[in-house]
Amino acid sequence: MAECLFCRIASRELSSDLVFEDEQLVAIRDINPVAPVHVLLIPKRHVGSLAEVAEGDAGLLGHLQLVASRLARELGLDSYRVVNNCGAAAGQSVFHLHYHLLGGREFRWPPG
Ligand code: DGP
Repeated sequence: MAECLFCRIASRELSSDLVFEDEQLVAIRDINPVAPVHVLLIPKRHVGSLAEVAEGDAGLLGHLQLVASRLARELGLDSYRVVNNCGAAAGQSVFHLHYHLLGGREFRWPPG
C-alpha cells in the first residue's frame, strides 16, 4: 500500500535502522524503543493486523517467529518478549502487521 508507513519502510523507500532482511520480512530498530533491544519484525506484504490473517498466512506467521527467535539469539538475549498489538485498544498504532522483539530488561506480567 503506497501510503502505508511500514510498506514504505519494508520496500526501503524510507530509511530505517535495518537489523535483518529476507524475501518475506524486514527487522528494524523501533524509532521509540521501550527496552534496550526493541526490534520490529515487519512482513513485506501488507497485512493490516493479526485480525486480518488467513489460513494461507501460516507460513509467514511461523517465519516471523522463527526469525524473532534467531534474532534474539544473535542479539544475545536469553529472556525476551515477542509482542503483537492487534487493534487500537490493544495499543496498535501502525496498521501493518508487525511483532515487537523486546529484551535487555525485566518485564512485568500482566502487561499494562
Ligand atoms: P504498535 O503501536 O504496536 O503499532 O507499534 C508501532 C511501533 O512502530 C511503535 O513502537 C513505534 C514504531 N514506529 C512508528 N513509526 C516508526 C518509524 O518511522 N520508524 C521506526 N523504526 N519505527 C516506527
